Amino acid sequence: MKANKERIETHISDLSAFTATPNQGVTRLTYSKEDVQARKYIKAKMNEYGLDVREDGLGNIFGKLQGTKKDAPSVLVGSHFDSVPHGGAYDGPSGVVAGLEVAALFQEKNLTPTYPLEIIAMIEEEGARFGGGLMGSRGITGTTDAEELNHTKDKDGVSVAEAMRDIGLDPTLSKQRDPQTIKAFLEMHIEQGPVLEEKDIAIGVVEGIVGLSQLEVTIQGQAGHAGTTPMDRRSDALVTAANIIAKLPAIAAEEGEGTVITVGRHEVFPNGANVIPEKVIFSVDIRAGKEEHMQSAIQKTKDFITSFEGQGMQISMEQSLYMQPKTLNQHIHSLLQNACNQLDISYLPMNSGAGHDAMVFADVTDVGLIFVPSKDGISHAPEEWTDTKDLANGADVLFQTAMKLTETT
Ligand code: HGY
Ligand code: MN
Ligand code: MN
Repeated sequence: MKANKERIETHISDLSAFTATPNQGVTRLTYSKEDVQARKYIKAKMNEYGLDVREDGLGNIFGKLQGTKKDAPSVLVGSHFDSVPHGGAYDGPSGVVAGLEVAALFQEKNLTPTYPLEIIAMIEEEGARFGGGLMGSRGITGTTDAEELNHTKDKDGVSVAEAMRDIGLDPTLSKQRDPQTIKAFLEMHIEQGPVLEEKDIAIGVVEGIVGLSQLEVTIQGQAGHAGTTPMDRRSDALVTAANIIAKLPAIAAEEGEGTVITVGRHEVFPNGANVIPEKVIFSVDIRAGKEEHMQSAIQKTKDFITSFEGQGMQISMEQSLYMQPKTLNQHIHSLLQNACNQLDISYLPMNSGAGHDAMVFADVTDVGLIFVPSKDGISHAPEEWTDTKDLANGADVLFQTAMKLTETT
């Protein structure tokens, strides 16, 4: 018996309906109404598949299938269920759905594992509400301490704890999990790039994940009247920000080796057509395959931005995320490749230009990450799409690998 395509298709389509922007992609921010709808759906399916369901002190959802080995560490399988604004239906949910399908197959085959199997659906991987990103997995692994989380607020000043309480979650529950309780973490994710589709290969077996960092830059100038303020007496924050942003791609090009720099979000205050912009806040997303290029690109970016300080401009920067490049576990990598061979599914060892919860878990346990093809390589957009047969292939590979890691016969 193999993964059930209809069941997978239904999960993806039902979850994609939980969006704040219907017909304009999936927008599902953490602890939003749409989060609550998706959370309810995921927990109901975990119950249906015979799992013991709980939520931790950040609202990450765990569905556990007990093993025969007492107090043994669990094999976790899952991904995140939040989205970027106007994103797609597959980024995150495809990995949660693959986990649900693995649990459904264990139930259908009446399998009891030696080591427990836990399906996991994590919050705030994208950072679209609270900034930074990977918050759910960083909370579980302790790379985000409780103190930092207590200070984290969204752009309306709502803290994580308040937002959790608003939807009936308990922020006082434990967040960090003892690494001794985790045997391995497996994640399926859409590739979000064109490689697998172009090469007509079904599965990417990920070897390494790029390092990524996010800066939050604030340019403070002086508001003024657009009509009466002479051009030589302005401290226009938006002109300064534009001069900075226009030059950042050159820093990435100069660093080379696949280094990328993106300004994806910016806010102008007070944002009036006839008001000289007083303040601009913008994000800078920096990624590179090697640590030295990460460090160098970040420093060059910070130095360049700081060089605009003065002439009425104040500049401040915060680093909201820093993840080193990660190499994933060789043993699990081989298990995933063996599963592809046994299932006669084509695969390609590859690296990831996107960040994933798997890179956070790699600090505390053995990790495996597989990709499934993205149509036209598009992601973080409503056009994001993956064929159900590819999702089912991925679920079959994860099921085989989870059977091995949980020592289920
Ligand atoms: O930004 C990323 O790489 C991921 O989609 N959060
Ligand atoms: Mn994403
Ligand atoms: Mn993702």
